[in-house]
Amino acid sequence: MEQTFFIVKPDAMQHNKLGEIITIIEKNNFKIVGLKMIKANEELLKLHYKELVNKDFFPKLVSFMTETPVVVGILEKENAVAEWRKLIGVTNSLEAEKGTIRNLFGTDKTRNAVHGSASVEEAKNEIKIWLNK
Ligand code: FUP
Repeated sequence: MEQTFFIVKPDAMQHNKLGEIITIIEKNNFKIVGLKMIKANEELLKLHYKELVNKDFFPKLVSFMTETPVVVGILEKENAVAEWRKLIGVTNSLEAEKGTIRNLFGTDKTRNAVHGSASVEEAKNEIKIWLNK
């Protein structure tokens, strides 16, 4: 079964939205097959966001992602990668389609509540980085 990787980001944690997000995951028939709470650091985020390390917003992104611990996990479903991306909406919460997780719980293009892998390959890599699997 296809797997994807998710992060419940510091903004959602601060707003006590972990439970609601987990409920949405389960109601949409994803199986949670891995789960961990972890405080990220710059080293980990440089691995996770390796395509973004040279962007001007990267320091702000690191600062945001290290505000509080995050919850990371592995989801399983048919077409998990695409299905999870559809459920979370586009990067910028202000533009995310109504009812998506980023629309419901995020604020802007940095504080956007959750992460979802962009491909099966990226999911495998991110699962290794965050969960050593
Ligand atoms: P996504 O795949 O939707 O997570 O989006 P990207 O890989 O393009 O961006 C990853 C993260 O970088 C976003 F979740 C938030 C952050 N970001 C910013 O902070 N500012 C930007 O202008 C773009 C992205």
